[in-house]
Amino acid sequence: MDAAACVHMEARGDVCVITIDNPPINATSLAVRQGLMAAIFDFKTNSDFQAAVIVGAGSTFVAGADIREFGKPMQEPILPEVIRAIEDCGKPVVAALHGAALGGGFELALACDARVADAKTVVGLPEVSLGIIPGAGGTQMLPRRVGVSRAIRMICGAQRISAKEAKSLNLLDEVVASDVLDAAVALARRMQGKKCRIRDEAVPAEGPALIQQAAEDAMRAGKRRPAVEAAMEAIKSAAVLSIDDGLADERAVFLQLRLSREAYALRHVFFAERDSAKLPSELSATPIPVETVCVIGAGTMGTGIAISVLDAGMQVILLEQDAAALQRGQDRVIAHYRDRVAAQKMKADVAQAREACLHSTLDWADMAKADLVIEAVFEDLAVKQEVFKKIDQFARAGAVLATNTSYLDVDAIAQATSRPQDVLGLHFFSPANVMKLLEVVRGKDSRPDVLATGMALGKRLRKLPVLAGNHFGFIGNRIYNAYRNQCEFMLEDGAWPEDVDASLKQFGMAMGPFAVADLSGLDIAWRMRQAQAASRAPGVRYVDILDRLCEAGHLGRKTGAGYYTYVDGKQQPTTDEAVRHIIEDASQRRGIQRQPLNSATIQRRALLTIVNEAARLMGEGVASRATDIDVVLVHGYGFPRWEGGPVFWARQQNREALTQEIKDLASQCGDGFVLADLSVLFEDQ
Ligand code: 3H9
Repeated sequence: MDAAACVHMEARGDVCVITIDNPPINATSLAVRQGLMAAIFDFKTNSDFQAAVIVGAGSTFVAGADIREFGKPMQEPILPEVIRAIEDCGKPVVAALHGAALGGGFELALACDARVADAKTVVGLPEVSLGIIPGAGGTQMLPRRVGVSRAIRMICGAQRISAKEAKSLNLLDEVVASDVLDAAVALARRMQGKKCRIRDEAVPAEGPALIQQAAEDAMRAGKRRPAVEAAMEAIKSAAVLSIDDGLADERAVFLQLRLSREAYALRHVFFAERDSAKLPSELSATPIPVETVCVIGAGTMGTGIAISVLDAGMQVILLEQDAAALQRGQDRVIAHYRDRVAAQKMKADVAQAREACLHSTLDWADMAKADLVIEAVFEDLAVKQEVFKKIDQFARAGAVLATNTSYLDVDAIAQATSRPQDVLGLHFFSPANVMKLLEVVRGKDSRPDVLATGMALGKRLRKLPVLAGNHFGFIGNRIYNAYRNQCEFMLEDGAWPEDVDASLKQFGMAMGPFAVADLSGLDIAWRMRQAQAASRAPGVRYVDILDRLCEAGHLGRKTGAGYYTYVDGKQQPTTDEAVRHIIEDASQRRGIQRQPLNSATIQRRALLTIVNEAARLMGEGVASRATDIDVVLVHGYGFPRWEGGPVFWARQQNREALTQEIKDLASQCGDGFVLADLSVLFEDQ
């Protein structure tokens, strides 16, 4: 789009309305910056105008810089030049905000002399979530209005705040229920030609203890990532440097971080998240409207799903076969909302309205009111098939039928009904009302509109829906299985659980695999292993340490011991000599002379395994886009977002060396490691 098409001017009497029209989010791309420069010049030199208003066309103000431009050379005019032109134009400019005013969009608004917003507007400087710092004055202007400590919390925490909060912080002049443009034009006139530039204000004085506390909190919450630290330093400097020196320093850091590997990785995840929510074109269809959801099973998973659906404003029928279990589930949902109210995270009337949409029942006939049924019962094929037989009997014709299985065969479940075309998998992650990932599993008969309904539901629940093929473990658990196997190989080869966990945490994983296993309970994996024992191919390397631990009563934290011991119920694990004996015995039985493994080796072996499995499941069509795998691993399995996910990680390596390393690892691991063709990971780059 050219500059003239992106930015229009229109006279409202003596006020010039400058509209930014660059769908979908009015990003400050080159054409917008050029258009704004020209518009500001016209406004400045036209004596018919005493003031201007900047507004966004469509559903939002300006939600930021165009981050697709960040990997390319910067083209002038840059946003700081546009901002300087607004500040120096000699006449007042008012920003009329609606939708989102984020990043460069909020910086643009802060450069104006006043800001009016409608009540639903959100504002913020979330740049650190993209591995950069604000690059057009945010770190210098925000503290001038809210103080250093508050600016640290907002910018380093990538906070997006409501118009109401922004008004209370003096970041907005007016929040209106009426037309925001009319209100901004009226305010522009009332300013009677007076400029009111934030750049001319002083940073309010604050005690060093407040700043120190905000800085420590921000660094901890921001995992000490480089952008968080750099943003903090830039904000602190606002109190000691002149505005121009502060802006120059901010810009230099922004330009440097923009090209960092971490910023590339975070941009990659940003776009991967948006792509993964789209079905491939051959499956595109109109979703079936859903207003009432029946959740079968009132356990932890079922109630988590119910809360998630209630939070999206839908009706929930919570169905159980056991009255006591139903009561417990209902109590859990109500306790959740009471806790939210007590923690002042939700208003009492909102909580009441949500609770009123929950209909608990023991009567299967109530299911007939549901547009979508989600089964969340015990993870056992026969049990789920029985449940689906009953669903088939009671669900209305045309209802979408979903199983929340995490690894079972969706087709085998669908075959229990007379309508497998209406069945799909909706794999929620626990806790279902918190975790953002949702695998939408395509059965062989699932109709496109049924899949589209699953994806639309995911978006409505504010989750990240990812399409997955119906193969054991789908995308996430399939890769996690391979990763965990590799970690177990490393135990047999010479590492201890604490070596593996510490090395992978050091890489950035949220938790180490053995700490995760202890937390979720070793018996779950044990049961699955027993179920698969008959189908295990002979000769495949199988590490039986977990089985031995379970036989010895080490079922994880719940029994006070798993891979680690948890003394007196404490959360902090300690090394357990009995576990070491079991591991040493496993090595001995396989004839392995144990050798310690260093951190780099552990990380590399784990990553190579994840990448190989990712390529295998791409080859088998389990994932439809390689980048979907990154979304799944980042959001469901604690893979560090700043590493971009395993596919992004693989693409940063030398391809030939990576292929060779995986081959070497395969021969080292034996028959348990099936080599993949890595080229599938590099195709849609
Ligand atoms: C910045 O501003 C740096 C500054 O300091 C300036 C320095 C000089 N660029 O999320 P959605 C696309 S850094 C390019 O699905 P929603 C997105 O890919 C930036 N494209 O919609 C999608 O495209 P497609 C700071 C962008 O309604 C479409 O827009 N700003 C950008 O659920 C719709 O997006 C941020 O970090 C972008 N900046 O949510 C805000 N943003 O349809 C980032 C979005 O082809 N954006 N797209 O898949 C958001 O948080 C959400 O997009 C928003 C809308 C809340 C605005």
